[in-house]
Amino acid sequence: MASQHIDLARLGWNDWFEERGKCGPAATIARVAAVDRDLYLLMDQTGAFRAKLAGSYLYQDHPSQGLPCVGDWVCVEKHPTGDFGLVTMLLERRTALRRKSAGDSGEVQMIAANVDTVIIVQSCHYDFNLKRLERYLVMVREGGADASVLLTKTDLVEPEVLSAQLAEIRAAGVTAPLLTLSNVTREGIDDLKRTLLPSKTYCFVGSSGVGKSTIINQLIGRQRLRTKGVSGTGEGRHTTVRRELMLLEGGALVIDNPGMREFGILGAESGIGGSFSDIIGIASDCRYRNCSHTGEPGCAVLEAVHSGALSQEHYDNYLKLREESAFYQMSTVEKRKKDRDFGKYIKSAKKDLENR
Ligand SMILES: Nc1nc2c(ncn2[C@@H]2O[C@H](COP(=O)(O)OP(=O)(O)OP(=O)(O)O)[C@@H](O)[C@H]2O)c(=O)[nH]1
Ligand SMILES: [Mg+2]
Ligand SMILES: [Zn+2]
Repeated sequence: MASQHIDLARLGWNDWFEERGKCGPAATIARVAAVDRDLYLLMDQTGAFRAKLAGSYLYQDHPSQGLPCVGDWVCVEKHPTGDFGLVTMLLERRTALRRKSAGDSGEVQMIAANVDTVIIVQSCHYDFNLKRLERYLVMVREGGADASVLLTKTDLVEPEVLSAQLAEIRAAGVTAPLLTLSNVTREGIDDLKRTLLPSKTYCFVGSSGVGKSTIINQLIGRQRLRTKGVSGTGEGRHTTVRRELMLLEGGALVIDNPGMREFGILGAESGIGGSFSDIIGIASDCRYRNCSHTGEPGCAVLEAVHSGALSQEHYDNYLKLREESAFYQMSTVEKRKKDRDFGKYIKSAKKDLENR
């Protein structure tokens, strides 16, 4: 192993990657800590720095992997000053946490790469749902990572309620490790801490408001991440807007995630996914992946309306429902916020890593 790689081990690099990950002579290896469209925050043995995709990246063949996402290992050509780089290549993923996009297009969206264990978080207070838990477990298994289940807000339910939920999970044949905690009483935090091993990557997923960011702040020991604010029960507010990879003092790497509303919008439990599945199916033919179906060139949905294949009324209803849905509003707010915050965030993340 080259000496560089020994240092990278702190960030999760290991023999599996060493055997497969080769960069050209001008490039070094780094890990993606955060992504904001075409801007990347990377970490390597020197700290954190920004990067963009190299022009050559776009011309290379990445059909199965696509663009780098949080947790990915990439080859990067660093500017001599060391604070900026160009990503030239994406290295092979050991695990890939993905979710399916809407419709039958089979398109998948990356959540995080090279995660060792996905911690599926549900609140035992209002959020507990065995079916949803099972869907998460399937998603994790398909991605090749391990799963563990974490029930939060144990301070808000009677002990009998909690033990009934645990029994229900076990009765369903779920064999993943089961943890419970309260961020208020701190009961269970130390148990969780003990399960987080150095150089391993853990990804927290679950609905908005279950306490993912609060947990990570507890693990870090300060208010690093924005949370809903204390004492609320925090149902569904989408406080976290960015996936990010952080290095804990104990050496474990953790990824915070925005609450996965997508599970709601794409799943059978959502009105949009159900009654408008025809539109979502057609939308998979739109030229742009993030098409709003309101005037973009190459929009398959508008084409279908014009040709009469899709009724105007049905289309109008779809727009109306979408406008009203928290998902749609959130995603625009999210984009605007991201623009504003990413610069600020990079600064603090850099400082954070360099202070280690
Ligand atoms: N009573 C109680 N409240 C908690 C607990 N954990 C978190 N909360 C509260 O729940 C709310 C949501 O917490 P967050 O950490 O922001 O939730 P999140 O899962 O990160 O949510 P998103 O970022 O929107 O996905 C906040 O008001 C927290 O203070 C807990 O164990 N018990
Ligand atoms: Mg959060
Ligand atoms: Zn469209």
